[in-house]
Amino acid sequence: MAKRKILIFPNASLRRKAERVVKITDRTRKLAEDMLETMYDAPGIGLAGPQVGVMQRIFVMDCSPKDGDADPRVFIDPELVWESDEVEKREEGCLSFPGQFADVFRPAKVVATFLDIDGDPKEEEFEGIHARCVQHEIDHLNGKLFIDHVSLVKRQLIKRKLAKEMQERRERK
Ligand code: GNR
Ligand code: NI
Repeated sequence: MAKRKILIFPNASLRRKAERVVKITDRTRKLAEDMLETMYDAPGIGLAGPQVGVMQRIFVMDCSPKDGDADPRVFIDPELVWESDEVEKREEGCLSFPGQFADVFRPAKVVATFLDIDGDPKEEEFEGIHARCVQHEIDHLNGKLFIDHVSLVKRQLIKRKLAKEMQERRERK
């Protein structure tokens, strides 16, 4: 396994739409392993291809409680096929926006179809933090980011704070 570099906003790759995987190869399996390692190291609960500069429709996720067993999951060519009318507010962060958080409203439950790492088609309902993460990651595959779901004022604030934070990091080096 190998850790990959996580791209930080405003990297242009984060705004591009990723392409379908369709054929799962050894490279896909290696990518998934690398993405899981990168996500755990960060640490985060999800990571999408575009965040490591791979413009493919793949994401990894582990929303298991910290004191429980790990639950590494790989989603390929995921599609949201249902979302609840009920929405829920949750605080979101993103590994491409280190240190930034905002309340985001999204459907409380969703159903997604996807291929697992063996290429087997799956359909699954998600709720709670899992539903939140699945939606956040599928957004990444479409070049959409959590700041697109917040007010203009909050969005500008996050962009400014992130730029400042990254500048300070550069100066510390
Ligand atoms: O680690 C992450 N935490 C998180 C918290 C609330 C809602 C979504 C997320 S996903 C994020 C990792 C990430 O940036 N995935 O793209
Ligand atoms: Ni993210």
